[in-house]
Amino acid sequence: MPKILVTGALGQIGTELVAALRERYGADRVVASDIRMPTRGRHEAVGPFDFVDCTSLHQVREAVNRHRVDTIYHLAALLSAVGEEKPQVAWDVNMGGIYRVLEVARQSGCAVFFPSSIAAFGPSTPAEMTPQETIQRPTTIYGVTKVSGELLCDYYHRRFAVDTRGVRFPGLISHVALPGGGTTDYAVEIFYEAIRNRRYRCPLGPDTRLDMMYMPDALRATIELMEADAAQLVHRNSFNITAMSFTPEELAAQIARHVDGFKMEYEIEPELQKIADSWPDRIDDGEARSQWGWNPEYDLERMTVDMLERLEAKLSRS
Ligand code: NAD
Ligand code: AKB
Repeated sequence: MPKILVTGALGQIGTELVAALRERYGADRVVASDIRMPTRGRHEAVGPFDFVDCTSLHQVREAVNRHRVDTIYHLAALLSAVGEEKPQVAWDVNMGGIYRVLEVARQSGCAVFFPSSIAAFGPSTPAEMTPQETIQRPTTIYGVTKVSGELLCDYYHRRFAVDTRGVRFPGLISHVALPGGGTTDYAVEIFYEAIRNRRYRCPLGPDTRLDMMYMPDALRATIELMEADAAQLVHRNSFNITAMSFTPEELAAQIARHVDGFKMEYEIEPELQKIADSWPDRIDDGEARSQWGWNPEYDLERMTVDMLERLEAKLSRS
C-alpha cells in the first residue's frame, strides 16, 4: 500500500482525489496538504492534513520524511486564466513546485504524479486528433510551465530513475469543489447557473470546441495510471486523455433538454477566448488506451444528467 502526500489538495481535483485515495488505501495513508487551511471538520476529521507550500524544499521534504511518504500526487498550481493575471507567480508556483517535488522524490525514493493539461499545446499544434507527440508551442505561461513540467518529469525518470507518471487532463467538470481559475471553468459554472437562474452568460464563443472530462473519469485515470505495470508504459508522462469534446452551444443544448426554459447568452471575454482558441479541438488518447487501458465512462449526455442530478441535490441542501 502506498503512503501518499497530495499537494494542492483543497483544489477542484484534490478535494475529490484525496477522498478517492483514502477510500482505496485507507484514510491514514493519505496526507492532504495545501497553503490554504481546510474548512473545519472537513479534512482533519477523516485523515491527516499538513500546511505545505510546494515551493519550499524544506516543507515538502519535512512532510515526506515525517509521514514516511513514498508517493506524491503534485496538484498545486495556478491555472490558465489566473496564470495570465499573475505570470510571475504562476512561474514560481508551477515550476518551483514541480522542481522541488522532483528533488525530494529523487532524494527520498518517491513516485510522482504530475497532471499536465491540454494547455501544453498551442496554436501551431494540429487541432484535430492532436497526437501524443506533436508540436508544443503554448502561448500562455500556464502552458509553458506544463510543457516544462512534462519534460522535467521525463528527465528525472531518465536521469535519476524517479517513477514519474502523468496525464494531460482536458477541462474537468465536477460538482464538489469549484474550479480554480481556468479557461474551461465555464463548463462547470453553466450547471450552477442553469439550476439557480435558468440562464448563463458564457465567456467563450458558441463554437469554441474543447476536450472535457467528468471528474469520476479523471480520478479513475489518475489511480489507474499510478497502479499500471511500469513495464507496459512506453511513455511515462503527459499521456493525452479525453472523454468528450464539445462547444458551449452543444453543452447548452444538452442542458436545455433537462432544464425547462434554459437560455444561453454570450458575452465573450477576449483574453479567455484567445487562450481557448490556442488549444486543440480534440486530442487523440490512443496511447493511453493501448498502454494502460484508459477508457472513459462518461460522455456529454451521461455527464450532463449526473451533474444536474447531483448539483440539484447539493444546492437544495445549502
Ligand atoms: P485548483 O486551482 O482548483 O487547486 C490548486 C490548489 O493548489 C489550490 O487549493 C491552491 O490553494 C493550491 N496551491 C496554490 N499555490 C500553492 C503552493 N505554493 N503550495 C501548495 N499549494 C498551493 O487546481 P485543480 O483544478 O485542482 O488542478 C490541480 C492540478 O491539475 C493542477 O496542476 C492543474 O494544472 C491540473 N489540471 C487541472 C485541470 C482542471 O480542469 N481542473 C485540467 C488540466 C490540468
Ligand atoms: C484550465 O482551463 O486552465 C484548466 C486546464 C484545461 O488545464 N482547466
